Amino acid sequence: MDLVAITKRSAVHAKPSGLVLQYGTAGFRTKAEHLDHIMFRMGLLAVLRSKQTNSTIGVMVTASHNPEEDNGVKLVDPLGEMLAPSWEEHATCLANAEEPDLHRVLLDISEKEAVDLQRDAFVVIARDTRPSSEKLSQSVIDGVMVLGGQFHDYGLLTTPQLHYMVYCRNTDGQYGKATIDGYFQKLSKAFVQLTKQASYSGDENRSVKVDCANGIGALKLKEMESYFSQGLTVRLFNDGSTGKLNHFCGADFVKSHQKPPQGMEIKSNERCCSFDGDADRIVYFYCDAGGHFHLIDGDKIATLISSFLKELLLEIGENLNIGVIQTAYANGSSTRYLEEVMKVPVYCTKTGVKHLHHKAQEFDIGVYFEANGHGTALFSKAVEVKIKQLGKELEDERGKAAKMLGNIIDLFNQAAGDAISDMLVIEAILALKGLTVQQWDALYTDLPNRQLKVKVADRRVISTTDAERQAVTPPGLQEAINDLVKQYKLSRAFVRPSGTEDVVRVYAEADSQESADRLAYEVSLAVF
Ligand code: NG1
Ligand code: ZN
Repeated sequence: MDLVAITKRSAVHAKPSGLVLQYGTAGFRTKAEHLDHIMFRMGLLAVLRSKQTNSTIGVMVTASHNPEEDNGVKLVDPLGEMLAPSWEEHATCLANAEEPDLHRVLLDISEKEAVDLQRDAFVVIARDTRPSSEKLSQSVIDGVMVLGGQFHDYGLLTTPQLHYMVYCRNTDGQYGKATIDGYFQKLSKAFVQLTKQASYSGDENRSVKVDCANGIGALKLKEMESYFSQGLTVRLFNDGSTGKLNHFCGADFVKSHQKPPQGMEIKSNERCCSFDGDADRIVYFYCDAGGHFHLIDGDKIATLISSFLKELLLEIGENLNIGVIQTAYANGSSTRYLEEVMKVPVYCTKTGVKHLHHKAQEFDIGVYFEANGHGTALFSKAVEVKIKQLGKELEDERGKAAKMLGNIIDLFNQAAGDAISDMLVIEAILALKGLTVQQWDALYTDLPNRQLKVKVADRRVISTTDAERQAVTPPGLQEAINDLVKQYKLSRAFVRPSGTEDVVRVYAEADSQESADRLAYEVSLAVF
């Protein structure tokens, strides 16, 4: 480690004194102007993590669904996963070290994690379309270079595309080619094979309208056009040519306001979806003939996908265990439908995709989605090999179903929830089953619900257990919530401190919108 060089470069990316930031659920996130030193230091940290794991590490510059003025950064671990928890702590220490302490912290991390500093390091970097992202990603590169790391800058990518690249690079290309062409080749091949099998549905001209949140999704969907000659027409809105990123549009806006995005013309019963700013979330929606808006969120996406997978497994005749992973925010109707009608086991984890992802890895097939539309499906290596082998060997109906499942496996991005890949999976399933968006929506009816944010002096006074569904502290809070919940029908409510914003989130659902609203409000009063 060349301490003199590090000191010199670090001075160029000086930390504003007194600024304290934490590596949260989605890495670091704040106003872009406060992030230069963080980017430089995450470049340093990525090199250490790469040396320690002897693998390629990813660094993504994005603030997802947050306003255009914000930015953020997160590291991607060797198998395309979120950074390991002990390294999140190192990231926070490194980010908050005052300039003179920087070496000591770097050496401390290296020692604690037994990093062999002589090893080579390789880091891949990508960014979203925010005006601040290009310069900030240069600061990451500066950090990588000063520690002698090699790097490849992918430039503009969606977050899940970077996760995919990291995964490919660390599995010797077995998962796919680590290029944007490799990504589109893999997805388009699987999608085209699937839609060929769907030709009997009679709907040759399938089309979907996409609200791209004025972000990277638009760019990548345009690039994707040349890979599909038929099968699906994707019409882009909020493509960034006029509107502002995530402003009155995108998956987060549509989900939290439960209304259509601006900048999109919607005819009745047309199938529409929204990506978020870095294209790792997707929600579907439509307006019915009476002009009523219908949201199809992550829970209903998980339901469609897991039902389809279960049906395919039945046809193939393989007894594989399939599980659906949700968080406390999953609508109660979805959980009931999955457990009671579909007879699929459902598990609840803490908020944040890393928790869902890890739980999903315990199954032969694990489908996970947050209600906000972030999710994917994971298939164990053994399942993938078996299914693809059956698809080659069998010529009958079972073989046909196995081929279909093999293509579905290839169509999912198993490194991370991916709006583009999820959209193609959903479009393929709807085509194969000949389902309209209304029929999909009608699987079950969401319980009316309300989410509120409460500003408190210190959100850490609230601690939770049972996958965040029960408050442990402050004393008396859970009892107060229980008493309120008892006063409503089909009701449920919980509070938890946000991992990405300085707020406490309140969630309530009940048999009517008025009751859900009232319950959420009453619970928010109990939080003070
Ligand atoms: P927090 O701020 O911890 O609630 C939010 C989302 C998560 C996840 C992360 C990361 C909700 C209620 N919470 O977390 O699901 O997506 O951001 O982006 O939607
Ligand atoms: Zn996102």
